[in-house]
Amino acid sequence: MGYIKDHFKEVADKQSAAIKKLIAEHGEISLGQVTIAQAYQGMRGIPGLITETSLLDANEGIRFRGYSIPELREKLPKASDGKEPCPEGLFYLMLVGEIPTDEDAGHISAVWARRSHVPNHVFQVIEAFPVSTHPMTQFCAAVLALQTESKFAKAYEAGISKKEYWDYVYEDSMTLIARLPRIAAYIYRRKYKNGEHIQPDGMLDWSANFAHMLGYDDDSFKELMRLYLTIHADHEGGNVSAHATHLVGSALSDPYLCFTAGMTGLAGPLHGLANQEVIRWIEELQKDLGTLTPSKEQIADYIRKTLSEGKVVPGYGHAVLRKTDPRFTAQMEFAKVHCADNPTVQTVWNVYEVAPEILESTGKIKNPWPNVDAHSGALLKHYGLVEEDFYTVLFGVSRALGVLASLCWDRALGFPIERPKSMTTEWINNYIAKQAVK
Ligand code: HAX
Repeated sequence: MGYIKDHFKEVADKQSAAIKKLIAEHGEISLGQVTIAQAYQGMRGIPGLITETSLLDANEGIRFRGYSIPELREKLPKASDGKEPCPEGLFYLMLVGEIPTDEDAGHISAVWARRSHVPNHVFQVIEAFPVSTHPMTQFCAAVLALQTESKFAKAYEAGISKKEYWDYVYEDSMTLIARLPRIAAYIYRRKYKNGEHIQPDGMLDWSANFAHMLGYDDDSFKELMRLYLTIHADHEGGNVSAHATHLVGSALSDPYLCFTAGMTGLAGPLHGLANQEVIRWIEELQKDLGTLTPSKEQIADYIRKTLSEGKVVPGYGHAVLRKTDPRFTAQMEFAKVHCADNPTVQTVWNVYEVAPEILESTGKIKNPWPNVDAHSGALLKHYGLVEEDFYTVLFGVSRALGVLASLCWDRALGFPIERPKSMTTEWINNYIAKQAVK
């Protein structure tokens, strides 16, 4: 076993024993009440999941094992030539709950580089799609094709003890994460760069190698990738991609099947696809107004027009957050250093100045503030990665870190199959009638 895997097992065993005791002593304590409105309205706010890797506060934003994004930017190991955190370090943090040393992050980087070879049949599956196919569809299919490599599926078939599940899920997760940049870059180069592929550079860290395979060797783009892949990794357990991965995992589907489920959810426009929608909306705004730098008044009118057409303003609002998303702020800070003069970046900042007040004035939008997707497209465009329908794939590569670290925890803690109770409206009406009689 690798020393990080040993350490994970040690930490997970301790947590598992603590949870058994907690359930035995306090298992009857209620976490709250479920209302009829919550059952109908996306189960918003119902506490019903345990996710160890991160926790979202409505006002403060995400904390990964207790650390905020500004703290991660300060404390996580950096590449030798960089200032932004490396996602390898974040993965370690989510997995074992401790800030890694440079050596720990370097070890993960080396393991991922060693395991990054993608079998040929995966590329054949991608090639079977028309080039015009949305990159997220190609990405999901490629991950599914990689399922032939699952050690968990093979071990399960051979009849392992449930005590060993976590081990194979850990191995599959590490291998899958290692291979995702190559798969994503292959889809990108196939779809937008005439199939001229770029071989990996084993000397680079996970993010820099990804940037390199995409065809962007600029040092500051590599920094952007390190930041991007870190901040998109996890957002506690109830969001669609995390919950879908966890739910499918509860049926003991292997990590490849689980992650595919998560990614098909991320591909929805109200979730990860919003990053594509945001930049399209900004570019349409610039085109309709005939300027790259519309005034705040013009932007305000355009937002009102979008709302009057019954559309959402993409990049704004959130099911849990009630303040500006710190992932938006981190990207804004990066842009201030690297591309403050870019007109599209400036337009994103001007939208931020006017949108919240207008959204708030509708009286129904619970969170008028920007989310993670409001800024990323403008940054990527600045570096020449202009193909916005690829953006959700970048998000997906990052999201693998959080949802797969969580899946390792799910199996290490022996979580059972998930099966919440559902009801019919007839049942609800009968229930209401019974309450009235009481
Ligand atoms: N523009 C216009 N209307 C919005 C809105 C926005 N940005 N955000 C919410 N609303 C509307 C909702 O559509 C809803 O309208 P109806 O009552 O007419 O159905 C009403 O305001 C109340 O919604 P809410 O409770 O504030 O928001 P939800 O929890 O239901 O939905 C969403 C949260 C993120 C889906 C929502 O804010 C939205 O659609 N935002 C735009 C799309 C987007 O940016 N998605 C990315 C979210 C972050 C993420 O997951 N990234 O991956």
